[in-house]
Amino acid sequence: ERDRFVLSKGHASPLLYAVLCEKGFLPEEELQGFRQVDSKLQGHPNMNYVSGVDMSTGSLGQGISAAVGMAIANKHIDKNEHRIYCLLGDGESEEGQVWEACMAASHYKLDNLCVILDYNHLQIDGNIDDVIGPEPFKSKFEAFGFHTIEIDGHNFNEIEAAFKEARETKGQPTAIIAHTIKGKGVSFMENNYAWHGSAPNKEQYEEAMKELGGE
Ligand SMILES: Cc1ncc(C[n+]2csc(CCOP(=O)(O)OP(=O)(O)O)c2C)c(N)n1
Ligand SMILES: [Mg+2]
Repeated sequence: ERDRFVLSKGHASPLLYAVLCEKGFLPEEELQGFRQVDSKLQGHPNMNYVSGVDMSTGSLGQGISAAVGMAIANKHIDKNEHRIYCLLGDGESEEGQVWEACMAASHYKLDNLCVILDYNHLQIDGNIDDVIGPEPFKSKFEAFGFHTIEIDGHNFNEIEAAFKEARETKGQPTAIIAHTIKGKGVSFMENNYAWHGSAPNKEQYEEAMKELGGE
């Protein structure tokens, strides 16, 4: 009896776990076990171990496909009003499966589906254009039958307005193209894909927390 969120770019799990913790799904101590062998909090979120994780993800391309399935179930089988939100990576969109999912989303007129594209131009191996250029996104999503909205992905007012517009859009799914900066807020991490999967050392951590205004 609620909306669902699918983190299709499952490797961004630290963010999901932190939010679930803030929302009371997880005790804070559990965050310390992140990516350790016996922890529930694996690098890729597992719905069987962590309550609040609506879909196990990490194999890129599959999350959005599952989200489309959930949206079909809500709209056409259970006929309820719950919405499905899916966060998709721009590098992830180099998976052909993503576009097959999008094609199905518009075929089934999934106006209960809202895909947010994290458009940071980078993926694990560098610039998306140097790997398999997936652009242009706006015309591509439109060609796949989506209503599209472009926003600054770091601006909460724009995010909220886009979600509202998506809720009010009928007969087609919505894609919010969120322009973002990977590592936003930490000068030495911004736009540097070398930080994709590395952890800061103690000095770097302290510097980063200072820049973010933390303790
Ligand atoms: C099917 C699949 N292939 C490869 C990977 C390895 N991988 C993990 S993250 C990543 C890059 C994803 O890029 P993007 O979606 O742009 O996410 P961002 O780096 O911006 O967080 C890749 C290729 C994976 N998790 N799944
Ligand atoms: Mg990216």
